[in-house]
Amino acid sequence: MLRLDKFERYPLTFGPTPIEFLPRMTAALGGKVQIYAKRDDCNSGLAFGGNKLRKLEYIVPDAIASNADTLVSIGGVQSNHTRMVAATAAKIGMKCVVVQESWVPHEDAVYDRVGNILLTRLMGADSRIVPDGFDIGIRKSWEDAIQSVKDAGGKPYGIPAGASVHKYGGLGYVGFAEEVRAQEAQMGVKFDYIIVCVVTGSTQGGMVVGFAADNRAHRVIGIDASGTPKQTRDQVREIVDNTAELVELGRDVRDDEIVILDDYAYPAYGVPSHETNEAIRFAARTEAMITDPVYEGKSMQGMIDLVKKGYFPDGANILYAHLGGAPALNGYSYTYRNG
Ligand code: 5PA
Repeated sequence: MLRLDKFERYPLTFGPTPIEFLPRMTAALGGKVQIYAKRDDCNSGLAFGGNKLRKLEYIVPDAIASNADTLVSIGGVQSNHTRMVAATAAKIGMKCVVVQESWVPHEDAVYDRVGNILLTRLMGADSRIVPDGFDIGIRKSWEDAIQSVKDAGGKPYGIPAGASVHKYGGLGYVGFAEEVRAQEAQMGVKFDYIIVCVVTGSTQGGMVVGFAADNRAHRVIGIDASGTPKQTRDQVREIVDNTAELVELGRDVRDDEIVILDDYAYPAYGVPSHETNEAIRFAARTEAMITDPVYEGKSMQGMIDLVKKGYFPDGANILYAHLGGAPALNGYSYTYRNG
């Protein structure tokens, strides 16, 4: 039994997310494996939701207890995470400063005016675009923003990129695993593989700990979208160890239980390949399931390729964790101008 219950959770989501069977996608990929999706992209009424809210539910109580008045976080220009921190701040009545680094070598006339950053600004966050490039670690620009809040007499609460290296960052996705186990019992289906996009690491890291409890952590297939897989792997490792201790998993997670495939992040973080775009169109045209060019399109691409390559045995049940991210599509409007 994992001890998730000893941590306070501030509800930001609707509750357990639906798992749905994807019949047209399953058939179009040959029908030998069954494909399901768990819809964390539809998990909340807060600014279109997504994976970050599961994490933030375990972080908000600490932020409130610290008497902070401003949440300070960081991401790229089209960061989903900074949108979710802005939403959380609005919802709990705090101010918000978000640093938006120039993580993506992508040029689109409206990239910095639509989608995530538009929503972030709409919710009242102070969104600061800086020129620094991609890096999932602790950033000076974020530390500077925290300091700037202090200098202005405020009380900041820092949340690192993707809420990942926060001490409680992995808890939310331990909860995901518990939820899947309960849904499996209800549905009479057992999932053999879980597909998840990985960048800053606490989504997969939390899942690995959660599924280690019934010895299927190695069935969580991380699809790297960072393009810096070594750093991502190291960060997942760190989060797994910290989170396993917090929830009292009672054993170490072995390295071979952390599976991250790095074949799909090309050509770079935030830049979709031709295959990514084809995967996005495929999911949209078979199931009207909308994925984005930065994260979910790449994990969709990975899942499709793995199915086609016969990576999964016949009859396997595959659960695609849909983590959100669709608003970023607007920043790539030229790419999809013809569909
Ligand atoms: C993100 C992350 P992790 O960062 O927990 O590994 O999750 C990867 C991921 N899918 C998967 C979507 C839709 C995501 O937004 N987004 C980051 C952001 O700034 O938005 C943290 C990078």
